[in-house]
Amino acid sequence: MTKPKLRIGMVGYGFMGRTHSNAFLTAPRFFDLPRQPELTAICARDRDRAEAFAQNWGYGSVETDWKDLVARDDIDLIDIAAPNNMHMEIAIAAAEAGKMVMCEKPLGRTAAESQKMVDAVEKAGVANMVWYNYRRIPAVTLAKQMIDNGDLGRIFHYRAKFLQDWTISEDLPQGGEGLWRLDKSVAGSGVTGDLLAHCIDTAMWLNGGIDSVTAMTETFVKEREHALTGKVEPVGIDDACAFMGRFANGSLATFESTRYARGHKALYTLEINGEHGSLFWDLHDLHRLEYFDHRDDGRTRGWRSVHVTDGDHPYMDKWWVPGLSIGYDESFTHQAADFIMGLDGMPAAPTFADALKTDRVTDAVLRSADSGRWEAAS
Ligand code: SOE
Repeated sequence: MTKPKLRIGMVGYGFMGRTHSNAFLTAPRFFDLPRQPELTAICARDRDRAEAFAQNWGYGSVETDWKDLVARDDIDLIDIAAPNNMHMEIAIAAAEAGKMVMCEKPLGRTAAESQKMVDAVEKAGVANMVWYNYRRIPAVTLAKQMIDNGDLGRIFHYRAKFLQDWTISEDLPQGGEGLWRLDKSVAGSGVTGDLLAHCIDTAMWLNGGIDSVTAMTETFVKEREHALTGKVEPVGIDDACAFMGRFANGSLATFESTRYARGHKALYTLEINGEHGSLFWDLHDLHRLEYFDHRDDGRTRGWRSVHVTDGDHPYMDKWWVPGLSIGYDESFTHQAADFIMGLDGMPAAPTFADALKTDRVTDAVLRSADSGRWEAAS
């Protein structure tokens, strides 16, 4: 039987345009989906490069203005993989045109932008999702199942870090291709919206809402040449951020992120300590879930290193035989598959409304870094 198509219009062909395209191509080959994704059109300003991208990934056509893409009646889903300053306008227009909308994280540059996007998709009643991909690494999904199952009991502590080192050079310009994450007007914030947003999304999924935060940020390089103007301009983003918080369930949070941790490229780690046990996960060893269960026999009690590749682990029955690995890209594939499966049943998370909660926390973190006070985060 031929499946109904899900005709995708992708905006953006950078790093995220590639991860999303790969996810839509791969998902139907490994998951039995109720609709068949079709890469119908790619949209980017540079026609030649968009055409090369279309050819490489199998897009059927090219647009150079996202408004033309949104106006097309042969597109069901607009997927936004463009820089953050474009998310809101495209998402609202897409929702108003009755399209489903997927958006790269963070949803908006601020919670105020994200709120407008939530209002638009809810008013239009269209399916929506934000690409917080790390939830769908099998070891992280297993952690969620264990926490929901009560395996850790009452939770006392949650701590997460996301460390990188790619902006240390003072010669790196801000703005322009590949470097818009350094330009506050485009990105909205630095590591807080770019990296801590991932940590916060996972944390709230695993451990519930965050009520209040107190934070510090630093911008180590205060001025950089702007790639678009050629002038040296003040840097507005936070290069590093650390914050403490209180979850609604009474547990305590500590989070840290920086792009100035020499030697770390994408070190995302999280640890949860509960009454019965603890869990630890590290993106650099993404199949491992370290688990300590205090209820084990005292003579052999210790940290277990669970290799999350068995058929009864989340998602893993769709892949290879036990023991063989999948990676970063498959977290996007899982997300695409879950989104499509959710279209005819329970919508898959995180929806725009879920991602708005993350943006409320990141806003509160940045507010607190300015005010020096605890700030409400929900
Ligand atoms: C920044 O370097 C970045 O690419 C983020 O934008 C992604 O969201 C993160 O997953 C990896 O790091």
